[in-house]
Amino acid sequence: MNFNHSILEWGWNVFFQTQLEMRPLANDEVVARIINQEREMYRVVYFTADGAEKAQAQLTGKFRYEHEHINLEYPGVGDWVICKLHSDGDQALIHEVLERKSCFYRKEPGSGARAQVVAANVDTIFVTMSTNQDFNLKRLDRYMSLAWESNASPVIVLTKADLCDDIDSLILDVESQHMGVPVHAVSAFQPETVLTLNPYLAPGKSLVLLGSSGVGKSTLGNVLLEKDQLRTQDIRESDDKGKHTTTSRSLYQLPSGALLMDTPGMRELGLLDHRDGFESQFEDIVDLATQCRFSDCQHRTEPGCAILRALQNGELSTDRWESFQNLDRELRYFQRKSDPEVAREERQKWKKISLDLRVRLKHKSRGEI
Ligand SMILES: Nc1nc2c(ncn2[C@@H]2O[C@H](COP(=O)(O)OP(=O)(O)OP(=O)(O)O)[C@@H](O)[C@H]2O)c(=O)[nH]1
Ligand SMILES: [Mg+2]
Ligand SMILES: [Zn+2]
Repeated sequence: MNFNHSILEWGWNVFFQTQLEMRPLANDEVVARIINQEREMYRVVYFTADGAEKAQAQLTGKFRYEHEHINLEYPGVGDWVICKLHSDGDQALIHEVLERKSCFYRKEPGSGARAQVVAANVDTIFVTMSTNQDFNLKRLDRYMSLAWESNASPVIVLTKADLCDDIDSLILDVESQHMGVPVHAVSAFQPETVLTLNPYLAPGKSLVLLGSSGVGKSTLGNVLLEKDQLRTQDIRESDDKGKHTTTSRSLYQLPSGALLMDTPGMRELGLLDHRDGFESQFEDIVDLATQCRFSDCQHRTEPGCAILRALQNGELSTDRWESFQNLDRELRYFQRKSDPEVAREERQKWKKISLDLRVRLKHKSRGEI
């Protein structure tokens, strides 16, 4: 695995490197990071020994087939993936998604238990809320509960501070409701207020701007980019509430060396249904499973497995068993992500590993890793 150091500038770190040590790349494979997504069309930056290149990418048919019911295994912006390139190098096929360090997902509007990856592998989530009409502590709670599940660290960014008469009491309200979470009030028109975000913008760190449409995410993004790169809502359109100015998620390199993801405003922020609903939907299978000989039966090859028996004699259809397994996997994934104990252990583990990496990088910052 010979990478040019530019991969570090796109946020590569030992968490991902370790995964490649377990699963070395084949000759025709490259590592890439997804920097834009529109439905199932992706744009990636990929890495070779010479540097970084960009390409359009799609999932392989096999990937789609194998993960059809598990949207969370579909890649999203920020994901690290393994691709194969077409001969000209500007088209790629995505074969695998590396394990994520963090993942902010939301329930797909109107889709039951399906979920959608919004931002993968970000270190900090800027939960934005404007200090004027949009300000709503309940909505902030919903964003924050999803942010906590993501494994990334949330930071609350109150925007349009120039329009607010009593910003200090707003900050106090927010702080008292979200103890321990940093709260910053910024105005895109007063760039010195944006400097308070600098601590989160270290080289190689990934950040995402999340929040409702029109709160000023892209305008703030342009201040951080130090140029007018992101399209923002025209002042004249400002009353047009239904409209999203940003229409896709993209990852950009900031002059500070950090990576910033701009996202379209979210209208609906569904939380995922509870496991109970799922089990009542599959009562027959839950019942069968209690009749297996072993209480930890995996229903694969175990003797005395009631599920295998029911599949064999037609009492349980393979279709129904498959949809159960797919949903079960998806729910387990959520559980893993939302268990605070697991999350804390993971954080400790990665704190130590990233320290080790920083030491390694100090020695190798100009060469290959
Ligand atoms: N007064 C004031 N207006 C702002 C500020 N930041 C943004 N705006 C205005 O708010 C409007 C919306 O800004 P955008 O940056 O396009 O909002 P967005 O959050 O990216 O919206 P979507 O892309 O639709 O999700 C624009 O007209 C901006 O000029 C600010 O700090 N103060
Ligand atoms: Mg925008
Ligand atoms: Zn069984």
